[in-house]
Amino acid sequence: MYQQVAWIVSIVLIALLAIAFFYVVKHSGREGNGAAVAAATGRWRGRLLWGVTLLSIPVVAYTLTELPYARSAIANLGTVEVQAKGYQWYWEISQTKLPVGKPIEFQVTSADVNHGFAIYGPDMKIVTQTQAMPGVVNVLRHTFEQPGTYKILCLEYCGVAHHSMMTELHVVAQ
Ligand SMILES: [Cu+2]
Repeated sequence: MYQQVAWIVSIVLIALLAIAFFYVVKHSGREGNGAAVAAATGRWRGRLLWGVTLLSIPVVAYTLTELPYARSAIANLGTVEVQAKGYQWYWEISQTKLPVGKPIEFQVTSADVNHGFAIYGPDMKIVTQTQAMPGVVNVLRHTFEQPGTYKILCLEYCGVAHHSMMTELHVVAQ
């Protein structure tokens, strides 16, 4: 929807620019009183400058209210936020029952060493992955298209019980 608005605004502005361009081309060969023409265009330029300046104030104010854009887009889409933290040697996941077809934002970090946060589908094929790092929150966005039991495995060797870092996500239809 926003893309369509941006598209229409662009087309209108391009059309105005084209009209101005053709106007200048059409009137360029004319002779006239140089001083009078300069005074007239000066007046118009001044008005145009003030018009654009005044118009830009509400436009800028309105568009700034959506900042930061990524965050407001997430809120509009009803994104589900999930905190995931890796430990030697288990995962702490804030929510393991997730809706199908809704954008999920995993905020992935680690309590100790580097881990790999990998999501595998019911067929045990990898779906998506990121690093789980101490002191850093990596954002991983994914929309599950199929319900089922997904697995989270560690993809980074992190110590003797690395292989036991496995937990399940249950993706369900709403
Ligand atoms: Cu590991």
